[in-house]
Amino acid sequence: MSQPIDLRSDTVTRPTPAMRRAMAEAEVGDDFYGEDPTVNRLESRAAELFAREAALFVPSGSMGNLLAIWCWTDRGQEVVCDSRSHSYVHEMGAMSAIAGVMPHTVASSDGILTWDRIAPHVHTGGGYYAPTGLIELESSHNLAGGTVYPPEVIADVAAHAHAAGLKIHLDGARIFNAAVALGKSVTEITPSVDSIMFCLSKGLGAPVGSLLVGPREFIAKARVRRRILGGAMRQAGVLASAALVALEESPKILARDHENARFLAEGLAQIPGILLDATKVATNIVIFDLDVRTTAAAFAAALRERGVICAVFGPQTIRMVTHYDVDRAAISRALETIRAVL
Ligand code: TLP
Repeated sequence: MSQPIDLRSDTVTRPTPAMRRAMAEAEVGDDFYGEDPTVNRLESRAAELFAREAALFVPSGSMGNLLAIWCWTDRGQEVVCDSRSHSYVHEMGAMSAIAGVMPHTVASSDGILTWDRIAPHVHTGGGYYAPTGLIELESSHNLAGGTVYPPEVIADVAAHAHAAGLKIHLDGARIFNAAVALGKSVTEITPSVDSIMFCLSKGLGAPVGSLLVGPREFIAKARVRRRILGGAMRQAGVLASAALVALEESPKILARDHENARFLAEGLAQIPGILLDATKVATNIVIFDLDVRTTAAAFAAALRERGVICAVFGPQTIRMVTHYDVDRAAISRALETIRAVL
């Protein structure tokens, strides 16, 4: 059988030849002491790209989100976030286990929280309520199917949050996908949020790592707490060098992943037994439900046997993600296989 078509996630991308060369030649030092020149270069470049004061290289997106939540809040506070946000659904309860805060989830349509939806859930701490410590947004939104926040919604939420004395953290694991979908720069689409986490190891294709960007004092605090989590690395320049290549080169190719996702979604929507609104696919994530007498797990297992790998996201729900390791021909083959299996 030929190479499997792996649509589980864009995290499965392997480093490009240019990344591997950069890794082999990386100038390194001990990052614990701030002496890895490649990590320092990556952090400066990230801060510059997002027009923020400072940045911190972290091993994973989950650690970046946790550090942001931990550094912006006090124990016993609440974090207002979408009910399908990655921080709430997919990060092992870390915000409660480690930062000592409670998620206060809010339902949204398409993963987009407007201020109207957030406002009734903000508590100042009177009466029986735990005070709100932070608002967390996610763009592109993973579980909502790669949806993208309109920059004006972020700006509006930020203006209201700041007026109420609250900070906003943006889980921008796939913020470059969001920027490409909007045809704008990452700075233009993240107006006024206080911190942003973005991943290098997803559609951008670097093997490991994420960055947390924000004000200098906040990043200094996050750097100390990264040590508490055991996340201070040593000659991490080996990883940062690949990340620098990813940061400069990969955003240019994300549009192709989005076109492929749309092609996949349009093909899927025509297959009887699949429920999907292809017009909602804005980036590289396609989530659909099965309307047949099988489970998502059985469907995924049958596909895997035939060389197509997808993620099970619910009893009847499947996620497929396009990335640079799957081309249009592979997606056509995947569609044929899915049709045959169903
Ligand atoms: N998401 C992974 C899985 O955990 C679901 C994936 O395959 O999509 N924020 C968002 C929006 C994410 O999608 C992810 C990873 C993270 C944070 C965490 O990043 P990592 O995996 O580096 O900890």
